[in-house]
Amino acid sequence: MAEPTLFEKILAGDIPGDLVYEDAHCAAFRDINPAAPLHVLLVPRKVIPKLSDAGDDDVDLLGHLMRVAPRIAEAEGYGDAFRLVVNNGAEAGQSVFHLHLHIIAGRPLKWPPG
Ligand code: DGP
Repeated sequence: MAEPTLFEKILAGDIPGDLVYEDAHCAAFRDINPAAPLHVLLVPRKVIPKLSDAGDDDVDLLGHLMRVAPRIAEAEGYGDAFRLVVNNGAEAGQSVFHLHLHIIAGRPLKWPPG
């Protein structure tokens, strides 16, 4: 069996994490190194290393994440203005290879991102 990912360990409670949301399919916790006043990582329980590894059978799960993310932003007081980021691959800034959405809000967010 594969070694659990860092985020699986957080979801399992084996590593401390500041959980803000969980359901049967995903969970969200605060980023350890926040880039904004709100910086939450929304993680599917299923380990998909990166977005480009998702398959057709993951469409419902990906849609679920897109439905949950605004609800987390809303619950945190940032429902009107937030950004979702998925880093896909090391060259795009991905460091943890368990798919996750960054939910970022609470400061002016420039475009294009760096
Ligand atoms: P990415 O670079 O897109 O793979 O994002 C990984 C994020 O995970 C990064 O913003 C920092 C965060 N992170 C790394 N280790 C931990 C940890 O142990 N706890 C928490 N809460 N976040 C972590």
